[in-house]
Amino acid sequence: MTADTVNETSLPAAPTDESPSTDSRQVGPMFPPTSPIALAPVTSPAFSVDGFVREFLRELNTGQGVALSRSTINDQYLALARTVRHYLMARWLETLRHNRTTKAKVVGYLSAEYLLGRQLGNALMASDLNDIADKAMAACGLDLATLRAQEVEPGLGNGGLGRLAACFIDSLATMSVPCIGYGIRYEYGIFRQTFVDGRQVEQPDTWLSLGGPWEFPHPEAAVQVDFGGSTETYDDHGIERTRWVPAWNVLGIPYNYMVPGYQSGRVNTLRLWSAQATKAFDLHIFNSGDYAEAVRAQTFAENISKVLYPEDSTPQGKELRLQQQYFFVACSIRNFIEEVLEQDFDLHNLSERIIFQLNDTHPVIAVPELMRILVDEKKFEWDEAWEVTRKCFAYTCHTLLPEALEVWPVELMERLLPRHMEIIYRINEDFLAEVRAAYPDDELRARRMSIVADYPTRSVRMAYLATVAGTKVNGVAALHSQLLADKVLPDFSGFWPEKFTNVTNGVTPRRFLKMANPSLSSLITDAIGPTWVTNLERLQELEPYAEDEEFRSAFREAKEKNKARLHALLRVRDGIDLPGGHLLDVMVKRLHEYKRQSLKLLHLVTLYDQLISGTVDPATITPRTVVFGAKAAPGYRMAKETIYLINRVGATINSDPRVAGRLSVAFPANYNVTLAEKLIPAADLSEQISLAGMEASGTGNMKFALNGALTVGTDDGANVEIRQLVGDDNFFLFGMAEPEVAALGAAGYQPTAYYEANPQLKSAIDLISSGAFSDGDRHAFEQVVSNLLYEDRFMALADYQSYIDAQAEVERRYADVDAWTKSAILNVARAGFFSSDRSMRDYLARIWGASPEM
Ligand code: NBG
Repeated sequence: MTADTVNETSLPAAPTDESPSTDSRQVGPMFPPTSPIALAPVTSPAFSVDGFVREFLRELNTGQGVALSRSTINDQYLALARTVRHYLMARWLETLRHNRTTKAKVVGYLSAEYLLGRQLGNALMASDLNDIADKAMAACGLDLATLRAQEVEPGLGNGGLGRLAACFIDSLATMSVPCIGYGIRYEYGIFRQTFVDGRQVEQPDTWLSLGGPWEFPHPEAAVQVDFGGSTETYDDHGIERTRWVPAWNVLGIPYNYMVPGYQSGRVNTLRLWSAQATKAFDLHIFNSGDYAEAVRAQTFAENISKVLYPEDSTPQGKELRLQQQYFFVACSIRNFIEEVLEQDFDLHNLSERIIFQLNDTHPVIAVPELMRILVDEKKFEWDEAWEVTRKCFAYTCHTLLPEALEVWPVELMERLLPRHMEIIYRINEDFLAEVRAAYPDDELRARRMSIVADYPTRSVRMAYLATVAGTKVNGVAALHSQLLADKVLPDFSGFWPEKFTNVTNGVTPRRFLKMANPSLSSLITDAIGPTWVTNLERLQELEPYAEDEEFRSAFREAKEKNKARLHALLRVRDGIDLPGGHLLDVMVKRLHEYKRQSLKLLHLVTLYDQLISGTVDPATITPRTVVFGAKAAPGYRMAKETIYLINRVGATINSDPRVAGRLSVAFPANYNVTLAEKLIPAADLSEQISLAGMEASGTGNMKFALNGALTVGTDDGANVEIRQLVGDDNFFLFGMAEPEVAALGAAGYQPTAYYEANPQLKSAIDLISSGAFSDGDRHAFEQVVSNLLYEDRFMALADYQSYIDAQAEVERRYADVDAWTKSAILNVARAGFFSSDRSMRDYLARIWGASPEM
């Protein structure tokens, strides 16, 4: 079939029950004939180019209602997405049937964020349809890559936490573990970042405006969620019970998404909830005759799932946020109990069928919600209900910053969720009785451990509630879990040492190596075969290839290809022209003071300063391009000032002929998963420079190492484990370790002393203050500079010299092309531990007490 012959008139009849085995042009069987899936009632479209073309044209014609010759790229993308969906459908339905028959235990991943990235490429890879789709689109005169680029990624998360959730559900599906991801279908995800005169300006993320081909809405399965009102007691055949008399409610509409395992035969479900006004809600106000008010009320209800809060690590304590949290967990628990479980299921055994993993504190209100259902609705005794509840939850903490631990004012809680507040009081009372019994003379300890704090405002500490209720509490990297136990929750880890455990984060090798880096992936597959994709520890077998000259040169070629691909993308996406032949030095992550983009800036300004002042001969320095990618929370002033400074320093350096060919800076706006997939494979150097003891884990650090970038980093988060695994020779360590940070803090840190004592540092800071980077306003950077000089909460100045030295070492090593390549290969070979498949095995063994095909 050629492009000429494929048009609307050649639309074949709808495919009949062609099974893969009857198609002579098939590329490979979708399922082994013995698989129960082969017997599934829904038949996949033919696994062939022709079969794909037929399905695609049918979608275009009958789904989009357009002829190929008149279709837009968006029509084509939507039809393509739906076509791929059809290929996954039999597996999805079979998975659901299988779950119902085996009644296996399910992981209920409760997460307010899922930073999924584009779906099409992943679905094609999971179903092994890439080649077929590529040829099929070509046969239609279309280009698969162009259609893939049409997809707007669902940005339903801020950063690492949401991306981690997406990696985890990918791994569980791939490993054949039953999982339902529960979350919120935000109408607007993380804002689209633009720069106007170097300053961040946020635009709404209208990711659904051109259609959402991956979602399956189920309005008929709507769940009602109540809010407000009061509680009352009543006599239930001689037993006094409490009930909640809510004041208002909304509906949660589930939208299901497929989570296809990588060629695993399993397609799990991600169920995201969207808020809608209830009929009762409408009627009530309509009856009062105020139409405008009725419409306003509807908008009010629908606001709940309208927008993702863009604060990363610094919750704002907004009422709407608590509404979002309760909304999605109430829907999810209700859904699991009433829809997923059998009608007659005995809830005393609930923990045999589900473990709800609490992704940070956002879903913790699920704990009193389950108690409320068991006690008030199912009429369990309190102790009985608590027995069940505490086996059904486990809690992952993702931070060390005290300001990131959520607390909710009691006043708000009582107003929005009065029954839940009562339940929290009761949980706390019982818990504190236990504490007092264990430490009879230590009232201060009981006060410290109380879930309800009295000071400065009466509030509920969600992390404490999660710790009390959870069967397990885990941090996300070895150092983090240790600091969590020793510094954030020391009273709790003393009380329940066995509750505390670690699971080091991981990333999915499917999206972030196989899909994002086809050049390196095929090199790896040629060397060690294809099974590394689901068994990443096998990358170890690459170690000997570090000594193989041919392999090294092929490895470098792959990196060059990735750089060329990035250059082409940035030219089109951002109008940025990157110079060739540079060391590509990349710092991409949220903008936060603890992550220390300002330290990277000081290094950059120092290099520039040395070049223009003539203290360093330009011919001796390694040509380097520094790439930043970072969004700042819209209300975070210092972060936004830092963005402006990066842009100004970049503009100055890029336009200064004295440094041309030696130093350049790129800051493409709107860093997201899609950009990461192009940026990370091209990088030489990965910047992981947070102050030790601040970054819980980091996951970007893992992606870079897996793609053959070397890390310059502090001993923080998962950097510690990366360094241990790849070896000191293949990692540029700098800066204070956590105990030194603590000691310096205790001794009284004086940033100005570092400034005064270090001429190079002084000169760099003075250059910023001098107006050299300002666009007219000399004082533009006063805030950033003053902050560094007089506060510097994250001790950038204390680590400055060590960082500069590490960067000089980077240059020396980079000059030895072979040595650098060896190190890069060893990074890949030794980073297999950081697969999210391994994280999932750890969760299964240490926390969920279950196994694949549970
Ligand atoms: C983030 C941490 C990262 C960590 C991810 C995933 C939050 C609250 N935490 O260090 O800052 O890698 O979680 O665990 O976003």
